[in-house]
Amino acid sequence: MADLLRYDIRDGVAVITIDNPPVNALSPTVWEGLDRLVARAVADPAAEAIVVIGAGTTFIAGADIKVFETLKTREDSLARSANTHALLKRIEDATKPLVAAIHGNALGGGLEVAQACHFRVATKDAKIGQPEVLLGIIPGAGGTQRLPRLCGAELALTMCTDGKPIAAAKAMNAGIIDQIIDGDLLTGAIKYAKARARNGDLRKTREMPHGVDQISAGLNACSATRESLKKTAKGMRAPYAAVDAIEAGLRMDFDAGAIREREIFADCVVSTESKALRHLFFAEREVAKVPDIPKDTPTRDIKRAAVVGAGTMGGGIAMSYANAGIPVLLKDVDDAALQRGLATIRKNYEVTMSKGKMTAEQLEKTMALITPTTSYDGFMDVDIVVEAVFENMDLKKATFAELAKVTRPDCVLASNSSTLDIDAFAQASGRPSQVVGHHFFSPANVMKLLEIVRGRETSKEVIATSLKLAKKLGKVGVVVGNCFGFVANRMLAYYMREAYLLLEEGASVEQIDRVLTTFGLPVGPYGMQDIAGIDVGARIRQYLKSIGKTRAEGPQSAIPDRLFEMGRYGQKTGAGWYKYDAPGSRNRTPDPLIEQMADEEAKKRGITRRPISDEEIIARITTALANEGARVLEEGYATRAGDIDVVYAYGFGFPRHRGGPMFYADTVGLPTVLARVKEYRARFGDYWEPAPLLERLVAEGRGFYSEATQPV
Ligand code: T1G
Repeated sequence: MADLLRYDIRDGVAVITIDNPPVNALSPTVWEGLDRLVARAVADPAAEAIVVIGAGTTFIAGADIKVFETLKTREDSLARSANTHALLKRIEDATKPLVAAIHGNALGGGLEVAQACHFRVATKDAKIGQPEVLLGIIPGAGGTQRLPRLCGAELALTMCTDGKPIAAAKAMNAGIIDQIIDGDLLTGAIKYAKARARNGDLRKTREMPHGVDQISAGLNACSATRESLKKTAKGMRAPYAAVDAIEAGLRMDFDAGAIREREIFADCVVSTESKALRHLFFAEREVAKVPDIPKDTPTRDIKRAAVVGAGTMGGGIAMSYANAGIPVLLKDVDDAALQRGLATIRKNYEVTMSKGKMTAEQLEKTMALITPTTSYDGFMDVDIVVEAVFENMDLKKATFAELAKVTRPDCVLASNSSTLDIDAFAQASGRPSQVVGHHFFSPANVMKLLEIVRGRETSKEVIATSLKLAKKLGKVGVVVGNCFGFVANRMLAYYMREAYLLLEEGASVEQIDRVLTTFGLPVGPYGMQDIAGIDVGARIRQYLKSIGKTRAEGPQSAIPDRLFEMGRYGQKTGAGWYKYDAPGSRNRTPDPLIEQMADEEAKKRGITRRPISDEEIIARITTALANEGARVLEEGYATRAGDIDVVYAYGFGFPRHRGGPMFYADTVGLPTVLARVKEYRARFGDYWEPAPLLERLVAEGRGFYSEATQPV
């Protein structure tokens, strides 16, 4: 305990400093220490009041999430949170004013500790929040009972169901924070605590009554929240569980409500949903750790950038740089293409402005960071160029050869190719160590994933620079190997193969999309294709045909290419897999033509269409993803299974509460996944070949994550 917490007397006030870097998480030792030191301060004649503060950059960012892995049963959890609740009541019962001094973040258990203190002061840039639902749990240290007493049920419901932090000023207005401290936080907190001591102020949050009106208003807010969660919860249970706990607190006294909170928390913490979300929490942080690229690998500072190609992707990439405050040149072959690109960018910002997320002044300031050009003037001054021209090998190779002539030797040359061989561009540039793939996802200014494709000769410095840059652009950078389609699109080809074959075998476009959106994906495969453009996939298939390849083994449906030949590219042409009210419209209706085409293609392949269950659709698609994911892993194109899960969570919106395709496979159980591959091989053909890694893990009784292969 000695080094995780400190105890000092400053100007007659006991100061308890929590020093558990990097985020002062509440590990068991910190909990125990806090309990002991508050008791010590109460007994200490030299202390007239107590201040709790965090060392380093933040207050407490929550309970130590790793501890939840040790809670195997509900009973384990009930026992642990009963102790925590008792501990928080003890510190709340301190007979001297207890003040939480907040800077940085007070999140989860950190905010709950602060709620159990008598008063809370904060710096103006502090953030407070109850993000537990993002981990598939609810506040488990009294937050669902104390927070509504401080700020009313409505705000508490919002904070506990969306998990987003709020600013100190808003928390102050809501009654959670008692004072904003300008200047040095500790000095201000000590002064505040002494004033409370002089007045003999003690205020136990748990004893603050809910006003009668507050209770009925609170209960109405609970129903309204459940209603709105139908749209926003996306299949997650935890947000509803948080409403249940807050509602219990409105109907019962504090202790009874606290017991209810503990029970609901226990149900959540052992759930697969929470395990999946905790897995992704750590997986997202692991992706930045590339085994042979140590933390101290030198990086380049990216102060100026350039993007070649002002199409949909190029425009979105330029916006990502401008949004990060990095001046960016945007080049296209001719002024007409450039003006079209700029018009799309401005329209996107105007949409953001119309949502109140940007002012007119900010819009103009950001647009001013994007400099359109039809020449390479100024390219000698940039630190990175992102090539985003048409997905054509010859065009990209020519572009890289040109870029090598017009940029500094140490300039990073990145390609936004979504499928093509990075090493070919590297050779064409003549300086392969500077070449890397930066595969953005559409819309590039929105999607958080950046696939960082490592070529054979890409330098460690360029990889480290790319990871740092991803963070600066607000992206999650995942380093992947250079195979066709890298990780995201390589696996997606198997997902799409099954979607097409399921259609020809008897399912409908609407059924397949409904099943996958119910599963938790933001959009189904057909809706996604109509957004991204059927022409994009068609051109890649044409290129593959020209080099004698297909995207995924097995029967290739002819329907996508037939739609392409008919000029049905999706939303942008008013028709694709669905019919739309007009080109560009999002209002879609099913098109009987697709069913007719499926009948025709099925006849050609000699198969009789049959009713297909929703379960089979999920099983076929998730099995195809897991089997190909296993290949990607064993071939070394992904460092960890977790990287694949992060790619799918951020690249395709794979439901976070299912953990990603690899984690999900573990929840199904790899023996079941392997059995399905073998069943499909027998039913559909040899193109269903089990990945050797999958067979090996099953033979060893292991999962992609868990030692044992029992469903987690
Ligand atoms: N427990 C354990 N490790 C944590 C942690 C936590 N709560 N928070 C962060 N880390 C690790 C993280 O894995 C990384 O490790 C390092 O700290 C830096 O994090 C009882 C039940 C605070 C906004 O959900 O949102 O309280 O990779 O890279 O970008 O009711 O961390 O270096 O080895 O994210 O500056 C609720 C989780 C818990 C907040 C800082 N709290 N943390 O972001 O750094 S549940 C949360 C964050 C709970 C109670 C319940 C962010 C951050 P490594 P980082 P950052």
